[in-house]
Amino acid sequence: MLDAPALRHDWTRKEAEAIYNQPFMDLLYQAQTIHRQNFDPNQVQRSKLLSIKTGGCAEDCAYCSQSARNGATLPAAKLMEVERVLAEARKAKEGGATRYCMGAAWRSPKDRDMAVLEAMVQGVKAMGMETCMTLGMLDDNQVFRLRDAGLDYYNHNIDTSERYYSEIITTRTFADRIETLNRVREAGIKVCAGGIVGMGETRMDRIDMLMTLANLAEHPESVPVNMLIPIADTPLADTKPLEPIEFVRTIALARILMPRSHVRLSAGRTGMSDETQALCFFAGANSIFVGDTLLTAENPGEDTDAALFARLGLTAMAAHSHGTK
Ligand code: SAM
Ligand code: DTB
Ligand code: SF4
Repeated sequence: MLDAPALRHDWTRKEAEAIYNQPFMDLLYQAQTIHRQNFDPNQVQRSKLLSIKTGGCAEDCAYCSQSARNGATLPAAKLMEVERVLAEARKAKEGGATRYCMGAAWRSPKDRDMAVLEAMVQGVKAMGMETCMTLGMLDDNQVFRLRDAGLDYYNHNIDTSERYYSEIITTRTFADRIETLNRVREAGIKVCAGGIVGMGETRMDRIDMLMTLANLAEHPESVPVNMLIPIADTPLADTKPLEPIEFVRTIALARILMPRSHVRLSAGRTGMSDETQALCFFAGANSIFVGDTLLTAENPGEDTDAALFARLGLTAMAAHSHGTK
């Protein structure tokens, strides 16, 4: 086994483009080689999502079912009670998830919600699962409180390239996103940051999004790559679907630029064939969301994924595995 090369944070657009645009077989071979230097290639990490506060969001993210400002029609709900969240988390653990990710449709949490959020983190952690939250922007005090409650990961996506960002969201900036990510990193919480493809962006936007993540001072430990799930009545409802091979190229570039990160084949799997998903795993994806619901949208569900894993000989990764083998 060759030693894995050192991690880099100085990728140039020219280098990233050359990787992404090379013949598909060369790209897959390079990605799989790097994948094998860092991970068991047959193991996939499994996370479970729960929407702890659904709908009625003040932001205008063009892709989102939960925005109150973009035409989406999902009704707003209140923050869930701690006991209900813990009951759902118990089921997720029985279903084989090792990480529990709680998401809220907020621009940012209110201070009055913090005690409830802390209790959720503590309760899920006590079950022996890794904890993750995605709550929007955080200030310093909120980051410290979540860390002290034991939060392992914070998810905050940059969503797309800096150039395309303002076509998708106007109510907060790309720089705001980076600021929250830096705050989370500095507090010592692990970072989960990725984006969405298939929103009508160009190849260059996909490349630039991944370069921004790879050129952060540290690579995010988790990099979710979401395929847009088109939501009725939102501005992106009729966006032309991205070609699967282009999606696989995006996964491969994420693997090559961030060799030790968990690259998550995230939203949009219900619209993908088994063969596309298999190519994504070959290109270096090694994490998925399990269960039949993401936050509000559909996901393949336990039986479908069990069948896929059996056909591909994939097995579940234990919690706290990292990209060093
Ligand atoms: N409100 C918080 C925020 O935006 O940071 C947390 C929840 S938000 C729904 C989490 C992420 O889910 C978004 O940043 C986006 O990347 C992804 N997402 C939301 N809707 C999606 C869709 N329709 N298709 C694919 N990914 C989506
Ligand atoms: C991420 O990158 N994808 C997840 C998680 N982080 C929070 C969310 C996917 C949401 C898909 C649309 C929905 O369920 O509403
Ligand atoms: Fe709100 Fe998050 Fe949806 Fe944007 S992605 S509208 S911030 S829930």
